[in-house]
Amino acid sequence: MSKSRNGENPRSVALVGPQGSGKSALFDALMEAAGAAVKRPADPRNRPATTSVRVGHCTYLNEAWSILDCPGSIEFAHEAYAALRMVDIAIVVCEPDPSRAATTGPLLRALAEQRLPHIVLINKIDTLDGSVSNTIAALQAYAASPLVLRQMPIMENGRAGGYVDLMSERAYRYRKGQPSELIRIPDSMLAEEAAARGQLVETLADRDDVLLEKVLEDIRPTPEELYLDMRKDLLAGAVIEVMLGAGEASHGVRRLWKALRHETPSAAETLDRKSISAEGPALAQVFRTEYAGHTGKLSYARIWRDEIKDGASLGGTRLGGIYHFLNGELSKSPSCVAGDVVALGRLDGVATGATVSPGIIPESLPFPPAPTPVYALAVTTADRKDDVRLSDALRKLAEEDPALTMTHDHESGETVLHGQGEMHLLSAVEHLAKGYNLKMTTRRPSIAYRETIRLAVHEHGRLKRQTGGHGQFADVKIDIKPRERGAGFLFVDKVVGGAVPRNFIPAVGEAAEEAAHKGPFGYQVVDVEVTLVDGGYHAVDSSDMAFRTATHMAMREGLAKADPVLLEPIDHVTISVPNDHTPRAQRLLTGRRGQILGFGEREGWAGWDDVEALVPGAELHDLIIDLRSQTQGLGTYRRSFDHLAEAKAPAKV
Ligand SMILES: Nc1nc2c(ncn2[C@@H]2O[C@H](COP(=O)(O)OP(=O)(O)O)[C@@H](O)[C@H]2O)c(=O)[nH]1
Ligand SMILES: [Mg+2]
Repeated sequence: MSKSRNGENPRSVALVGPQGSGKSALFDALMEAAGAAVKRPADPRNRPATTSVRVGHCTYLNEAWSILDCPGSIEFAHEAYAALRMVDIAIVVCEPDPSRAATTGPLLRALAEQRLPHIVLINKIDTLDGSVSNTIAALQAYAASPLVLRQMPIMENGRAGGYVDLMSERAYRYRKGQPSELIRIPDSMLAEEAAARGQLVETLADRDDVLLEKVLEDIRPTPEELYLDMRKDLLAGAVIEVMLGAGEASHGVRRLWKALRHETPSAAETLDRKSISAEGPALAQVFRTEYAGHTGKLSYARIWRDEIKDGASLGGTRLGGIYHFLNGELSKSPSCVAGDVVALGRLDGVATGATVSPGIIPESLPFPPAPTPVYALAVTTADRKDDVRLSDALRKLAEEDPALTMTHDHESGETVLHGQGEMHLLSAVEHLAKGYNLKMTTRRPSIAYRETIRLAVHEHGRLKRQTGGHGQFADVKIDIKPRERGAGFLFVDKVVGGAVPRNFIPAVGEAAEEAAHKGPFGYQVVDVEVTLVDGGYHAVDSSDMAFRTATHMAMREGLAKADPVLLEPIDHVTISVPNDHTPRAQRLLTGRRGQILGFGEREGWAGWDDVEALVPGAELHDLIIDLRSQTQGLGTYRRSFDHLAEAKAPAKV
């Protein structure tokens, strides 16, 4: 039992949905209705985009709640998907505009897969133009279970001024910032209301024989019967309840709270859904890591079982603080219990996704893998002195954000950030500036060009130097010829009669390979064969060093004469899009010098296609930006190196 929070049996809800649908405004409204102190923005039009999960704790009618406001942007979607694994219920916040329904598709799919009960909130009901039935029909195309509308808007002068609750058959008029006022169902709506309620009852009767009998015998079910059925079906994933509201004006927020109280599964029911045993030692799972100024490392975690007390040993580290987020501030608690979502302090060595249990190493619970990177930027410190601090900061950033990875390109010397889009990476760079005082410059990462030759040549390299007493002498004759693409570098020794003594030959081989690291265009030369055919030496003045130098001379001259050509990396690219965007995806690829290999249904994704193509790596830098802008943000792609090909036009290097 959470002594620090008034309630028992805490439950949690995640607010998810497309960017800009009003989740953060709804979060504020829910917290405010629960009596928490909330700082609403001075100008609601300037609500900042949410880039990481924000947690708030509150007590509503003596019950403890954690609310998780999730980012809507596709570039931070992994945060939302991690949060969904932790909660008892989700509210899918969307807009009335039916043309935006597709953006909710992937989310509805993930919710059905996890069997996480969810309510769809048609938010911004103040912007409703006409009826909600078009919105519901549009959303239904992406939902695995029937959407059941439980509220009907009351339209007054073309605007939604209130609603009829179809289960209780009560009508309410919205009042800004206050509980809605109970009114009579307008006479003009009676017929429409009866039809909508009939539909709701029929859908619920599909899974309830007793209710079905009543429908057939024309007996009116009581609201209580309907409430029970709705809860049962929602928990079973058999229906998706649809409600109406307007977060910014707090309309419909108390009705939503009532539904949450009634319908959200208990921590025990969630354990059951996730097939986690209710018996056993305390268990928690970390879903987010944050380095929070003086508080140090915070690990946001869901408590699955029993109770965890401050100071417990978790993942080999002593727990240094249990925090709730009360009235927008961190508040220390002595313990946390099953159902709670809290921040755990100073768990060094415990990573995002880790499952922990006091004193033991428990079995790991599933956690979504980090998404495949789709965008990259090379970063450089404005001041070279900061490079050491940069690597420490990047390590922390990667710990906070599993979707962010870094690589160091030895060839170009670049540090490259990989992530989910421009906004994602620029927010990481901003974090480096604000949180670590590291000023960075960013640019497009360099492409790993290669080069090769198209002609076979014979070359002679001769070193003869007399400096003071001891001289240097070496003479090599080599054949350089192209090999098949992908065959690599090969050194062959065909010296006969000791023209070059055996002990110097390895030095010639090594120097030839070394010389191939930088060809006439400045890139690594690949797929060449170098054969040492003849040479000469001097009994005193020859050395490994002398043979190396002579070989380098021969290679430099020879490669330049052998018709060198630049090779560019070609990637195998697979774009996934809803199939009405398939032609667009194809045009995007051909517009980037891509060669389409074909397209077909995306496995396991009804209504989606995979389009495959071979595309030069140099054309892929901003592919994701165009892809998203042309597909309502839905398109994704993955790539892998396929082969090197001669660059048709001299590439910009
Ligand atoms: N008309 C209207 N606008 C809203 C409502 N709720 C939020 N908004 C606006 O929609 C924009 C995005 O809201 P926000 O809560 O940040 O969306 P989020 O990305 O889902 O968190 C802001 O300009 C809000 O003021 C609402 O109920 N009605
Ligand atoms: Mg938000």
